[in-house]
Amino acid sequence: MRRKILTTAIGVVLAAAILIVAVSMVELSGKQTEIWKNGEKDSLTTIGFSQVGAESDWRSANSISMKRTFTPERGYDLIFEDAKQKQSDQIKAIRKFIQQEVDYIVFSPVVESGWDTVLEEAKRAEIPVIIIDRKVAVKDSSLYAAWIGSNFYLEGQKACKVMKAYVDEQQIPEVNIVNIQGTLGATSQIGRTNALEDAAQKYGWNLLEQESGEYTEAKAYEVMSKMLLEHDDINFVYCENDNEAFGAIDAIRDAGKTVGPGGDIQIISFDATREGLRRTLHREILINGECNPWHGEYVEKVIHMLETNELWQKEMYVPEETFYSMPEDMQIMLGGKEYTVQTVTESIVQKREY
Ligand code: GYE
Repeated sequence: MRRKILTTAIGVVLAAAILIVAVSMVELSGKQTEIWKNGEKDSLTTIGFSQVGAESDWRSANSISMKRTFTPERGYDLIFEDAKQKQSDQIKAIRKFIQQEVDYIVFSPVVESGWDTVLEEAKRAEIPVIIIDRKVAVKDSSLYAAWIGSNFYLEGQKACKVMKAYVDEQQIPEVNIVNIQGTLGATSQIGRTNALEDAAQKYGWNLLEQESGEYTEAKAYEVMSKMLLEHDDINFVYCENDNEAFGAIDAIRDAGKTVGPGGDIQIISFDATREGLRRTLHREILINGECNPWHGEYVEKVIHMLETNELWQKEMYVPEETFYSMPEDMQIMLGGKEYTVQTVTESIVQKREY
């Protein structure tokens, strides 16, 4: 009996020692591709992620979402590559992921076109590709497994519908609007721009000028300053993200004009970042269409569904709201569906994660 207890005790000590050695092996190895759980080896799922860049607050939040979802503790090895807004860098990153034989390739394409060849290479290597945020325009849709992102046209439609209600309510006789576009050729730019063009045509708004602000504050400041010199009758600016709106507001003020209800120029924006919502609360921005950057959890769900053969939907839209700077919530109808447009409160701003 005593011998049995002794043998068990030695066994426990040995097992513990093996576990300690195993754990330190993982800590010592630079790139963690394996973890040890209860003395058993568990492989991490390797994900190669090519991010567009860091052009906006939205983009930074989107990167955070991916980084905090795909951690070693949660069973993943995330290889994060920043393409600095260059499609050629994204293509290089995808080729590197193929060579590294990652389990999944995830990327947010800077523009829609030009992906067929590299995605064919991924398909040949049998690596599933999950696309987030913007879309790819490829001839063969089997080149990617799934897409997760926003309905950018709907975001724009909602914003224009609220703008139309504002114009009617304030009895604004003439709408002279300029459009500071996002990165040309990106799905978010295409959808938001198309929604404005369609609304301008439908409601008889004068769309004076369109130019890309590349989704950045600095470029939007430059574009807005130039537009203000060319047109002295601008009363609306449709910016395709919050960072562009911040740049446009600075340019308008530097030109001696005012923004917001009661002022010279009304701002329409997208993303609804904390700073964007704060400025909507303070009526610098009239309408702010939310764009949801928290894609990580959805990508993880798609991976689970791919692994269990339960993926029943190739395209998935993330939920989002529209915010308004006026004191009352508003209902709008689009395509037979009713949407609530929320008035921004201090607590909405405080609760905003980024
Ligand atoms: O709105 C903007 C960004 O494609 C949804 O890209 C994305 C857009 C987002 O940099 O801030």
